[in-house]
Amino acid sequence: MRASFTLALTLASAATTVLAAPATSDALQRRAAGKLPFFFPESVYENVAPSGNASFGKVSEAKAVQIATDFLTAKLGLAAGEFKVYNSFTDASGTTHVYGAQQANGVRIANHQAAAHVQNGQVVSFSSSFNTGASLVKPRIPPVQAKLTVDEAIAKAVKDTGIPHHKDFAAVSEYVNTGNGIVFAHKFQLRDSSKGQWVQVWVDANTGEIVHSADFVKKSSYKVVAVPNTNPLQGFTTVSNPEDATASPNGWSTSGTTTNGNNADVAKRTASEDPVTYGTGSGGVFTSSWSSSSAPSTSANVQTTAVNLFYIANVLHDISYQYGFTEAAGNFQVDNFGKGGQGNDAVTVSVQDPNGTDNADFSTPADGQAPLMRMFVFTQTTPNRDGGLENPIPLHEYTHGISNRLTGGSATGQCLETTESGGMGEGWSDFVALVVTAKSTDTGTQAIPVGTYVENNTAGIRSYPYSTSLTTNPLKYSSLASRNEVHDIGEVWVELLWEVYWNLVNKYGFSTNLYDAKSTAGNVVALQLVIGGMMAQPCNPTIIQARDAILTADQTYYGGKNKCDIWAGFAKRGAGFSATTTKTDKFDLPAECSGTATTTKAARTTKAATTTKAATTTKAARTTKAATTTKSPTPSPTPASCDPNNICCIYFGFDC
Ligand SMILES: *[C@@H]1O[C@H](CO)[C@@H](O)[C@H](O)[C@H]1NC(C)=O
Ligand SMILES: *[C@@H]1O[C@H](CO)[C@@H](O)[C@H](O)[C@H]1NC(C)=O
Ligand SMILES: *[C@@H]1O[C@H](CO)[C@@H](O)[C@H](O)[C@H]1NC(C)=O
Ligand SMILES: [Ca+2]
Ligand SMILES: [Ca+2]
Ligand SMILES: [Zn+2]
Repeated sequence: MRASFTLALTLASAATTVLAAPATSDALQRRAAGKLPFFFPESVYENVAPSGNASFGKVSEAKAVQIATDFLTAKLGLAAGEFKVYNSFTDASGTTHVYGAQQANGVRIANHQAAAHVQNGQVVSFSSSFNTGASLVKPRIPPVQAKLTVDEAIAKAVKDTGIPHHKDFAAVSEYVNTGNGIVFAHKFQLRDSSKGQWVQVWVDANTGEIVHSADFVKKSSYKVVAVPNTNPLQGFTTVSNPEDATASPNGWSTSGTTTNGNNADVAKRTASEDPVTYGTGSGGVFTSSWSSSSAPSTSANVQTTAVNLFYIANVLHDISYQYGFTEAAGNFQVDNFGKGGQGNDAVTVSVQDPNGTDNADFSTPADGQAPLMRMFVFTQTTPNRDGGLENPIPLHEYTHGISNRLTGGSATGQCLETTESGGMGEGWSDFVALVVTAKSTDTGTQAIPVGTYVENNTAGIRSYPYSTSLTTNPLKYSSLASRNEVHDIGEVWVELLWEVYWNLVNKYGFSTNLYDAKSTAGNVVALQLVIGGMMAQPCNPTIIQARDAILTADQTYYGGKNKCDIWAGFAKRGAGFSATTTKTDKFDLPAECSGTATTTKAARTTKAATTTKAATTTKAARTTKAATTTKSPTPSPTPASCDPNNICCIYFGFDC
């Protein structure tokens, strides 16, 4: 015999109340930022015991809706016609879900909602935000009367919030329970896509005050190794709403429940890269609980890495966007929002990829085809460590995508294929990782090793830590005479860029906000010069040409203001004014940078000279390269750790 009755009564705790702020301009600002009034009466939810009457069977959806309506009308003490159904559907279990609201004088009461769920012709549960429990006292319903027209209400709300009217949604008039009684209101939407704002508001049709709102913009948070931190031993931080509204107008996670979105698709995958396990969240909240003493493969640790990699890929998407790596420039997005370029190429990230160890790599096909970032587990420690948790590694990998797409345009992925340009590709990747993980307390002469966590080695995975100290890092342009591997070449290129970076930071200061590319802070200017240089430089550039493209970017972005700081940085490490592709150190500066006073006339003359020189260098470079190729049979045109399909590793010694 079946147990006869079960009854559960649960009070939902989701209802929240935010009282309207006084109408000072400060309050309106806060309103515009998403603190609009919101009131929703506390809901009750009740399971209904089955009647035990075996004669009930399946009923049609229309019949189920009628059963639900009759049930709620009786249960909530309503007159016939006072409960109106707004939507219903039948799920795979055969349960029909029926949702509606109270209506009075033929008008919906926006926040008096109720639902009933019908199976085999019986209501199995219901919920309601009115006429139950605490809200049993029935409030007075005012007449359908408005002092303000819809247009007047819209004008006032737009003025109060600073958010434009969203005309795609037609205004509707509804009652609203404000918590202090029922008012007749006009409902419409306000939206500013560029600021990521989209709200629905109910404006009291008689006073013009916003009395209720719904914020459509997803709230999110990610528990991650937050930049500028570099690895999990520095701790995890919950980062709230990190999305940049300009770069990611629809946020990062499409569903709010998986590490998949418009910019990146992050999962643990099969050997053929099919997704198996996504990082999971709830309502945009992505948590993780990492254990340093467990293997990377435990489900909690996989989740942690997936969330961290989703965060890093999106952070660099949003930052690089500000500096020009946009849809039109060939960035990595599914939907380009009609802003140019080819879509359907969000970065595919492979968490703990099964096809390798002790490395990471990134493949960059042309715009419109999705790149692949493979993150491997490092095996030098017990337990093993996950490259996806040491932020400079995924930052390095993602930057391969930026430099490959931008150099020579996004329609071709074969412009960093020579050993020298491939070496710079490795260098840009380390450089951007350094910029994104820089702290305001850092100094130029400080030693910054890269990759200390994955191999548990304070020296990191490069031959020297990065530093402007010639003792800590002695690399010069001439070091390239004996460096033939792309990462080894990249280390020299980073040092050249790092000197420029620190000249600018020492002169113009440091900003912790990399999203403001218009800032005059030295680190922001340096990043803009480097990314601007990528767009201007030739396909398969030499170091001399890439340097000259950075000078061009300084001309186009800053009117040449930083020219001498750039020259000084390159010259300190041997890539000075008279350096050529023969890789002999030259520490000299152009004339306008070696003197003290620079008149306009002198500058103009020198500029002409520089242009001529650059042209000469380019020609010389071509000649030298041809000569070298003829003379020596050994140099390979393909860098040791990048293959012809543009797959580049972070670390020498792995065959990718
Ligand atoms: C059970 O079903 C029978 C036959 O349809 C009906 O007469 C009776 O009223 C039902 N009892 C209950 C409690 O619904
Ligand atoms: C990846 O590894 C699987 C076995 O785990 C192997 O069958 C497959 O060929 C590998 N794929 C590549 C691209 O190396
Ligand atoms: C890392 O190195 C330190 C110092 O050598 C050692 O004590 C520690 O056990 C190492 N950790 C791992 C996970 O190998
Ligand atoms: Ca694209
Ligand atoms: Ca390209
Ligand atoms: Zn690399």
